[in-house]
This record gives sequence, C-alpha cells and structure tokens, in this order.
Amino acid sequence: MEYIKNRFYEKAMKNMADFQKLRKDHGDVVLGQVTIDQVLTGMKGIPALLTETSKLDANEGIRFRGYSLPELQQKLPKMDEAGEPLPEGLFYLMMIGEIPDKEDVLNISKDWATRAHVPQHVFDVIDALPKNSRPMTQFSTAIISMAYDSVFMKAYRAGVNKKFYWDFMYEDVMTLIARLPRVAAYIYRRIYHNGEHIDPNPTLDWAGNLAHMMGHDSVEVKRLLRLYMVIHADHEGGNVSAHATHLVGSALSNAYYSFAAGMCGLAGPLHGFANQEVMSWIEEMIVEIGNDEPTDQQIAAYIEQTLTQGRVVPGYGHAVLRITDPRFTVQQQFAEKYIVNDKLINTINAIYRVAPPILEATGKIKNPWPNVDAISGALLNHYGITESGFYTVLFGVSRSLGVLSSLVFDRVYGLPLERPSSQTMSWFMNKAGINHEE
Ligand code: CMX
Repeated sequence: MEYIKNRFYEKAMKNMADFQKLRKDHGDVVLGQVTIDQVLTGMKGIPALLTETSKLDANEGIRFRGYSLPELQQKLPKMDEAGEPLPEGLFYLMMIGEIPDKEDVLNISKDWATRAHVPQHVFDVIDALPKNSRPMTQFSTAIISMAYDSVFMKAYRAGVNKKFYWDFMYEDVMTLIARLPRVAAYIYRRIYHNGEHIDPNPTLDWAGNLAHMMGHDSVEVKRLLRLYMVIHADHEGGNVSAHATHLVGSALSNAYYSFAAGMCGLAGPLHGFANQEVMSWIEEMIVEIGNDEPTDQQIAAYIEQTLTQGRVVPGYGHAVLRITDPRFTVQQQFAEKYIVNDKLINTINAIYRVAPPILEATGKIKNPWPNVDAISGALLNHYGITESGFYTVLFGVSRSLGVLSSLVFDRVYGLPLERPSSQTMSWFMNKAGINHEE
C-alpha cells in the first residue's frame, strides 16, 4: 500500500518547495486588511489558514481540488455506474490532487481494510461510558482512547527528525480513518440495538462496510452513505471541525487528539449537531401543529415563533455561503431520483419554499438559504436510520477524510505552532478612536 503514500510524497514535495519559496522570498507580501467587525464576528473572511484539500466560494459552494460536487459525481469512481462516488476516491483527490481511477480507489479500500482492526481497549472505553451518553461523547472519547496506538507520538518521543513527521502522521491518519466506521457502528449498535454488534466485512468499501456494520445492509443505504461520506468530507479549513483539528495539531498533538478536538467542535449545535437539531425542530413543530403534513402557512408561523423566541432555525444560514448549499441540492436531487412521496422530505421541501423570505426579512441573517444539515437527516430517516441522535457521528466519520488529510499536509509543510494575538477591549476601543475606561 506504499503506492498511495509514494504518490502523495512525490506531489507533496513539490508543494513543499513552493511553500519554502513563499516564506523565503515573499513572506512580506500584504494579504489584506482586517476590520474590527471581522475580528468581533468570528474572524470571518480573514485569509489566515493554508488548506489544500478544498475551497469554499460564497456564491458557488465547495470545490474539492477545483471540482464541484456535481463534477465529482460524474468523475469519481463508483462501485457501479448508476451509483454514487466512493469516498476513497475523494480522499485520493484531496491528498494527491488528481482524479483517481478505479484501481487507485480499490487500493485505498484495501489499505483501510487492513488497518481497520479496532483494539479491544477502545470498546472497553466505550462500554465504560453510560449507555445513554451522547453518541458524540462516546465517539470523541473512543477517538482519544486510540491515541495509545499513535506511531507519530512514539516517533516524536524517540527523537525522530521533524522532516519525517509527515510520514508518521500519514500512518496515524490512515489507521484512524480506517477504524472510524467500526467505532461509529459499535456505538450505534450499543445504543440502539442492544449491543448486538456486527462484524466488519473486509471485502466491502469503507462506506459500504459502515452501512453493513450498522445493520443497514441494503444497496440503497450503501449508496446513500457513499454520497453522504463524500459531501460532508471537507469545507475548506476555517470551519470549526477543520480549524480545531488543525489548531490542536499545530502543537504537534497526534492525529487522535487533534481529530477528537475537531469532533468536539462538530458536536456544537451551530455546526454538525445542526443535523440533529433539524430533526428535533421538525418533530417539535409537528407535535405543536398536530399534523405531520404541515401547510406552508403553519410552517411560516412556526419559523416566526422560533425567531421570536430568540432561537435559530436549524439547517439555515451559513458563515460563508450566500446561496443554497450545493450539498443540500445534491441531496435534494438524490431524494427526487430515488424517493417517492415521503412526508418528511415533503416537509423539508416546504420549509425550503417558506423559510428563506422570512429569514431574509429579518434584515440581519446574511444567508437565508439551507445548508447541508437541512435535509441529510430526512434521507437517513427514509432508509430506516431513524436514530437522529446518531446523525452527527455520521457527519464526523465523513469529516475525518478532509481534516485528517489536511493534517498530513500540515506536517509536510512543517507549519508551526498556531498563535494569533488577542487584544483587550481597550485596545479595540483605542483603535476605533474611542477613549475607553478600564
Ligand atoms: N436562524 C435564526 N437566526 C440566524 C440564523 C438562523 N438560521 N442564521 C443566522 N442567524 C442570526 C445569527 O444568530 C446572528 O444573530 P445576532 O446578530 O443576533 O447574533 C445574525 O443572524 C447574523 O448571523 P450571520 O452572520 O448570518 O451568521 P453567522 O456566520 O454568525 O452564523 C450559522 C452562521 C451557520 C452559525 C448560523 O447561520 C446559524 O446559527 N444557523 C443555524 C444552525 C445551523 O444550521 N448550523 C449548521 C451550519 C452548517 C454546518 O456547519 O454543519
């Protein structure tokens, strides 16, 4: 399986030369100005991170190494021609920058299958938690517990030269990604299926095996999870899960610590947990209205009520996007293609008709359009994965592909400890020309 690693190394060394040239010859080039508003609203729009794997455009959506999602649905290898692309292919693209062929993808599937064994102590750690601990608590705890096996940490302690860090990080990243479906499925079966676990099938692809171990072995679920794992994989470097993984990694924390930090960020309701919040919000609306096929007027009134209560409408808005999230559109098209007359999906479509003008009319919400989380739960629910408390874990399994490939790049470039400066209120007031009393 050295083939993928060697290809990565070849490409990465070219990038490394560019990186060194930038620092050596062009380090003093000014990138832009930073306003008080940008700092006080979450550092939005400040070009402050180097991320190779994907780029998000506000008016177009995500591109992975230059390719949009519809392009990837066409170009990435699939299990069968009518199906959805394999996440292994997206991982290859993010790491190497080229569209893989089927053999490249099968190579990665095989590599991950050989690394997928999860040590017993990880299951023991999960089992030591109360069964009703939140799935994301169990997931991030299990990830940290695997740091025991970090080859990066062992190499660092053994005094390995920093120019080889990327190699050990690559090994940890591949092993961690390989193990995640088993860990996630274990948590799922533990909580929702009386701990009746299902052994992995090493002949299956990464997402197909996840569906299998969860006990949803149908062609339909495998197809959906392949798409799901592709569209949630990366959203450039500034989102909370990517940034947290990168930040913690900058202290030379190993991949397990770094990714667990990212997953704690993903578990927040303004980020990945929104995919669960959407389901709870709709359930509450249906109970309150007393009708599981609410009219547009009833939905509009419920959205108004949510806003009046000072709550957010989950699944809507975005820190960067200013359009309907293409990840929403791709899932909506999937539903149109494969799903006929599902009440929940009809309701999601009705919310899409009704919500944007109401959100826009507030005058403060910068993006009134749906994001990826507005519909993902409805698709899972349709195919029998009804346990919405688990949905953010699925997001997390997918997100590993992007943030962990970025972590390998971080070590290739030798990016240093991240340490922006913070300032006091007086400093900001002085900058604004206002005299501030402490
Ligand atoms: N419902 C109600 N109010 C919203 C809103 C929504 N869907 N989206 C934004 N707002 C509000 C903000 O809370 C903020 O209010 P205050 O000025 O009172 O603080 C105001 O509108 C301006 O916010 P913004 O600049 O448009 O959005 P931010 O960049 O601050 O936040 C996001 C982006 C995603 C956190 C926000 O749109 C939101 O809370 N959406 C709902 C939660 C959600 O779906 N999150 C998932 C995002 C995708 C993902 O990461 O998985």
